[in-house]
Amino acid sequence: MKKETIIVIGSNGQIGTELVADLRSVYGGSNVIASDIREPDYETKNAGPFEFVNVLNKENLAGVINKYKPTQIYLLAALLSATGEQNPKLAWDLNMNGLINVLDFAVEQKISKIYWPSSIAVFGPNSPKEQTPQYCAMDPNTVYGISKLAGERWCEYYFLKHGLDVRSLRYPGLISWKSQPGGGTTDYAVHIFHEALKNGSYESFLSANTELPMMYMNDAIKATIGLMDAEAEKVKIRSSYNVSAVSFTPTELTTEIKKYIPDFTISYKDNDPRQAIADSWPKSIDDSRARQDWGWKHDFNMKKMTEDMILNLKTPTE
Ligand code: AKB
Repeated sequence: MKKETIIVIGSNGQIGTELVADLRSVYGGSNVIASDIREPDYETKNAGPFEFVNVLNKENLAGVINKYKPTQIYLLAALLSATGEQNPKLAWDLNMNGLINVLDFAVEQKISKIYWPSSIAVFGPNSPKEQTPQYCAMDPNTVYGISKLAGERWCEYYFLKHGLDVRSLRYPGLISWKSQPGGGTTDYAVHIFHEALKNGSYESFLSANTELPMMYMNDAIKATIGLMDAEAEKVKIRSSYNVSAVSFTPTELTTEIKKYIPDFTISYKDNDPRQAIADSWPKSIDDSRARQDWGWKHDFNMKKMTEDMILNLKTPTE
């Protein structure tokens, strides 16, 4: 078993729930410390240590870092695009000052690797929509996107000025069955599965032809651990890497779900504020740098993802 001590901050969220379990299987339960502002689920709590951490509380953060002396920190605590718009000041504070607190402790305590997620939300209305490149015009118009773009610059700055080994991915919308997303614009692509199985119908808050980049959680975890395991020389981009897997619209996803639930119906809500956010984001992402630099490769297309989601969300009695 590899020897590392890892703290995952924001471990109760959509990514954290699965990442902690996977890291524990690689590094051992007791070497991966889950941490969040809320109590975790029973399974996470029993499989290894848990600490209450508020990333904005420096004293609390210092106490946990001094207790475990981690070699790696994954900072996942954030407010996403939709909830960020409801509370812009809190989103900025959490997403920005949380990151800076962790980067400062990492330099001070000589923590060897830091992971911090960015998002396709760093792109904006003037970024190319199709195959959005790694480097292009970036004019995010959500507080979440602004904080992620600024965070990317801080990550590269700490790498260049302090030699901190900080790594990051620009996640697309993430689809998972073990945990629910919270407060994002891409959340419809998870809710649709739950509603299709429970009620046979779903009202989408995004319009029928809104195409967005998406990724199955298995691929997101593979990308995250793949980037963190890559040799430092291969990680040439220290702001954040574009990563991509699939792109689809609510209509296309509905067609795929109907193969398993033929009577499933979808309707569309008018005037949801998340539509404007989705319209400002790319439809597809060019992730050739991640593929070239450290060998990123996705496994799940829409068909495989839908099959796996339906299979896992179905109750055993069905
Ligand atoms: C959101 O919709 O806010 C997130 C993201 C794409 O970063 N899922």
